[in-house]
Amino acid sequence: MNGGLELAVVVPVFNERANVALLVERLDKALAGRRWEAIFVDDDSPDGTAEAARDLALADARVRVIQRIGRRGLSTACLEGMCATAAPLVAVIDGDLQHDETLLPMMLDMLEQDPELDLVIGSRFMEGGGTGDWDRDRAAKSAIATKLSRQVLKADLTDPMSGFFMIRTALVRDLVPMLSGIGFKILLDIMTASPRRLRFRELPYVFRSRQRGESKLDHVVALEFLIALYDRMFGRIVPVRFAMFAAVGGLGAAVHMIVVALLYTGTPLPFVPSTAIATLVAMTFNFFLNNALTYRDRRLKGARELFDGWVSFCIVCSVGAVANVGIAAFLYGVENGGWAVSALAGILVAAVWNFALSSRFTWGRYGRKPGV
Ligand SMILES: Nc1nc2c(ncn2[C@@H]2O[C@H](COP(=O)(O)OP(=O)(O)O)[C@@H](O)[C@H]2O)c(=O)[nH]1
Ligand SMILES: [Mg+2]
Repeated sequence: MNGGLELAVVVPVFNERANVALLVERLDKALAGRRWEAIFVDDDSPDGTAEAARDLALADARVRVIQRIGRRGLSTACLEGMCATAAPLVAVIDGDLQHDETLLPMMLDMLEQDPELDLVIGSRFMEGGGTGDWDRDRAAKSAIATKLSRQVLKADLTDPMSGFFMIRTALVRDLVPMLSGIGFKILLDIMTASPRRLRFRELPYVFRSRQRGESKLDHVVALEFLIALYDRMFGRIVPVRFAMFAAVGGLGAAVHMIVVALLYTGTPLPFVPSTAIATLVAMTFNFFLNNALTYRDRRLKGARELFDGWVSFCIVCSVGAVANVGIAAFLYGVENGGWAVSALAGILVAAVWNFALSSRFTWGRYGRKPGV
């Protein structure tokens, strides 16, 4: 060793202002004598987490900060942090002190001493590990997710949902183009993306309870997990974002039907105005659902953004609806191919149109490639 950097500790943070200084203190203690840096990756937290981390960095050059603007997502935060270091080894650890940083030196030793080893994973579910004060509901959800992901994985991990591990940085850089960046389980993503079986070891740790700040993942855990699994299994055939957009569109169609039924049969309104109102309701419903689910990583916030987004979404979808009718009518007239095929073709073209244009104009403010 020539005195260069040994390890980068990547810490994804969102609203963890109260925890950053404590974590650096603990890293300092745990990694005494090692050459490390900590990279906080913050998604522009409203509580000023990035500012708190920068204050620390001014006094301690081992601390670095990446502040991402207009984006959310645990996986992409971890990936960007891992790609922002020259250290040969990189660890990912939560910023809320729930992971046991005292394992880091042992992980480091294992990887430095065994060149064959690709990564070391902190596990809550092996002998000696534990999940602290989780309630039964959370433990049960986690058990189901663990089982499911082990089916998809080629490796027999005890804790594939772990967010605490250390890996060779070069390996991550090689795999990044193949990673979905969707959802929150970066380890699962890395393990399933690798074309060869990765050689790993596991170390037990007990998941600590959170003292400050609050969990961001409880409500979306199940959904994001399913999205990540879908992406791994079928993402190449139908991209996950399009699948979600289409599913939301299907729900929108149901909303449309219900509103038409209520207005047309329940009020004196004639059919055409009933349909017009139903269309507006369905588009609005779709806009908010897509904003909350399909595009949650770049969701629009605040009255102004939401209003602009809603207007552009309605414009895009109106054009899509006209195209839908036009194409269906054309096919029905020219090909005489039957009403169902014509109607389906119209719907498909409109769906692709709506998806492509809304991802560009409604949710594309930052010109980012979807899924990256
Ligand atoms: N940069 C970034 N960090 C996040 C995001 N969501 C969660 N985190 C951080 O990821 C870590 C784990 O999240 P947490 O909410 O504690 O999940 P839980 O422990 O499973 O309840 C914490 O350090 C969070 O601050 C996000 O969207 N972006
Ligand atoms: Mg946590």
